[in-house]
Amino acid sequence: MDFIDLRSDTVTQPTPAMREAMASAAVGDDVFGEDPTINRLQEMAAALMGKEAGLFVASGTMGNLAAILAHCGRGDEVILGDKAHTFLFEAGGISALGGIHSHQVPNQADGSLALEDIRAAIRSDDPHYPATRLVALENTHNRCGGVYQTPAYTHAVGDLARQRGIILHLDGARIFNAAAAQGLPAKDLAEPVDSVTFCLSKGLCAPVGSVLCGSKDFISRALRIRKQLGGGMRQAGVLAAAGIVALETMVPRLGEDHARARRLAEGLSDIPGIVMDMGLPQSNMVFCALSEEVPWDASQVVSALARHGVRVGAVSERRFRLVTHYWIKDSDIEAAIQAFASILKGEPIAN
Ligand code: TLP
Repeated sequence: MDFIDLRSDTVTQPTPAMREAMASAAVGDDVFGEDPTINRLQEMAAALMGKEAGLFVASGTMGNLAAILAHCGRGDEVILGDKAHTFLFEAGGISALGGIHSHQVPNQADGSLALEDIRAAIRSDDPHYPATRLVALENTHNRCGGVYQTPAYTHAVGDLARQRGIILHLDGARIFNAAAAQGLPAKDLAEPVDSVTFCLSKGLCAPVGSVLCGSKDFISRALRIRKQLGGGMRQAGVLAAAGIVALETMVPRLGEDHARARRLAEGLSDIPGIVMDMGLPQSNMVFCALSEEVPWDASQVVSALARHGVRVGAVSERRFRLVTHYWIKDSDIEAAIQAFASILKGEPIAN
């Protein structure tokens, strides 16, 4: 059965153009720096982010980990949001592998970290404390509903970080969605940060990979760390080739996913039993919840939806996340809304 898969934009499959580019990619040993396709992708990525250099890595998780390990030493502290992907969903890698302490401050509903919270979290120079080394932001912010951060906000955090001698890293897994939502080039969102990682394998549809960007000096440190992490991938130009097609063809169309997410949210909000308590989507993610009177929990509804050929994620007992992407058509959106409506109207739910 062909599912309408709204669980994540990570489920996207490569396009025919990507598969063709992969089959004909020129490759070399990237650990020797000799893969021409990877080198080209890294240069393109650095230019798009307005940074000196880029490094192709296996995943968004590896990009954040290599960045934070390259910036911080053991016992250093990273300030990040309590809903940050790096804090919640990266298996504690920065502490497990880097001995790096995390200092969580509350993410505001708009995905930001309040400047006064960042200021208060910065440690004074006292041997009792870990040394504050880095602040990490996320744009778009996944668990805050796919909301975007503006250039003005990112600059304000950058100014604060610089005044206090702290590094600023951006988890820009979906920075192109954040840019599309604001009608800006992505480099406007990356300008104030020292390092940024973005994913090729989410809304951009490539099968594998992320690119970490920053100064030449930073990238040469991250390169050694990527090697330590086992991420030196040899003839991975076959993967980078899909990434190049992704940057060339997928970035300009992300607004279509955002429009479909909005239509999905509007359709779902008309269904009794569904509440859009995080508001309408700003990018390609729709979060919604079951209202109190609904007798089922989200996982039961997810199973019932699967019988309609619709896959969505249950992110808590009563909350769902639905993510639009290249492989989701207008008719899929309508079918997903219909499936929710018929289940919430009282269609029998099997456990
Ligand atoms: N996010 C995935 C899951 O891990 C939750 C998803 O389905 O959204 N930063 C952000 C903001 C992310 O959303 C993700 C993946 C990552 C980093 C990690 O990327 P990968 O999965 O490539 O390691």
